[in-house]
Amino acid sequence: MSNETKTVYTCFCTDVIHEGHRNIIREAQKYGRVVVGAMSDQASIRYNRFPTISLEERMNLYRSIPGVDSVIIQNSIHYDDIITQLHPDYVVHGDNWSTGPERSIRERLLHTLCKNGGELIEVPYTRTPEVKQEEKQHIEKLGMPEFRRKKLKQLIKICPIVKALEVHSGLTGLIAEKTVVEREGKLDQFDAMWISSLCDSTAKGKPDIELVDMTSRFRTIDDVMEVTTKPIIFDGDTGGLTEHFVYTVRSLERMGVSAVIIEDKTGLKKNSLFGNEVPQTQDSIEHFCAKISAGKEVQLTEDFMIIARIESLILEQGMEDALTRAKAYINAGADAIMIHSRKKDPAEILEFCDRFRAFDLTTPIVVVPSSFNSITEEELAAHGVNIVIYANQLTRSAFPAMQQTAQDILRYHRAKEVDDRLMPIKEIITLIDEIN
Ligand code: SPV
Ligand code: MG
Repeated sequence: MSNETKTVYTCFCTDVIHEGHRNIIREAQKYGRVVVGAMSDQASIRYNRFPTISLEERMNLYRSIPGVDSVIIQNSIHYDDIITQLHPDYVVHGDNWSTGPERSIRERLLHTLCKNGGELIEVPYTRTPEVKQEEKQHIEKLGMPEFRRKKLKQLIKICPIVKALEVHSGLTGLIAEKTVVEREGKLDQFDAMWISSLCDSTAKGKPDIELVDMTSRFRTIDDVMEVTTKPIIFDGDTGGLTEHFVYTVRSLERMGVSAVIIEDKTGLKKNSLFGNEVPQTQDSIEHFCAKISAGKEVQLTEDFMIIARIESLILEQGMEDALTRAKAYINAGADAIMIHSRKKDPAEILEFCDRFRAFDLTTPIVVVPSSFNSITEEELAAHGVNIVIYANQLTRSAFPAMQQTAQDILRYHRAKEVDDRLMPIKEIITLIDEIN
């Protein structure tokens, strides 16, 4: 019989209820009146995964589980506020959080319970084939175009700054999807992925000059999409001919890509980090605006974003030119602005952001701090930046590691000397989830 004078608390961060959740509630009921916490959107995306239904819908879902007495909102991945407000006698959780990044949440909860009173009850995690199957299907649903495509716009609304990592294959996609770190008691992960023209070309051993054709770039997107659920921002280079760009927009949108960024250059495009060291032509405002508008006209959903990338600072055309172009591109329909710089000092980027925010408070700003890499996400957000893209760091870290391994095998005429640096065979063969 449950003890109605005792309060039992458990927190859910899920859009689907399966036997595992029902089991937690049944166990909780044995100790008293069951209060379920529904984790807020903002906390959920840092902790677990992107919600597919609203917080209100999740609360209603939890209320419908037999045995649940009431549902409240938990605004953080940590339990501190809930414990001090609710003073539960018991907190119930699955026993699957003593290792990995979630360990810190458990430790902090134990510490809070120690100070405020209350006991942690850990219920064996339900690992039946049905539960596994339901969780897997839910994750796969998150990767479907209609869910994935709209996530970027949703994230811009929820996050102080959206963090995108460069990916160019299924494997790098998995790294962006699954890497979670715990820092100062908080969990963190990337929000989105960037399909860079530089890294996609480099992975194919080709220069970044719009040589790798769209069909091949779409193949990369598909490889990434097969194993991930996070939203994708596609580097569309110049967008090509306007007559071709409209087809690209339709294809990307249909695939479930969230945004394309096109840069205001024309002719033979070379990577921006060359700056004026190579001949580069900036497009006219009129022509680039026409390209943006044509793309916006053919788009079929509200979800997809066309982001205009301004190369004025890269090509040393000055701040006024960059700001004039920003205004024109937004008038032409651009959903966001990317401003780029190859200076080590972030000053010109920050000046642009401050001056842009003086006349436009809402259009999202995107930056790529490859050169001005000393600036933190918090500082960028304070200047009104909405999306930060880490555009090439995975490729640049993998390449020297592989090169060193190749050199050492040649040097020692065997692979023993490099073995300590390698991922164990067992780990690499279990890295990829199997389909059933
Ligand atoms: C890319 O990653 O391909 C980019 C960003 O376009 S940059 O290399 O900085 O130009
Ligand atoms: Mg590029």
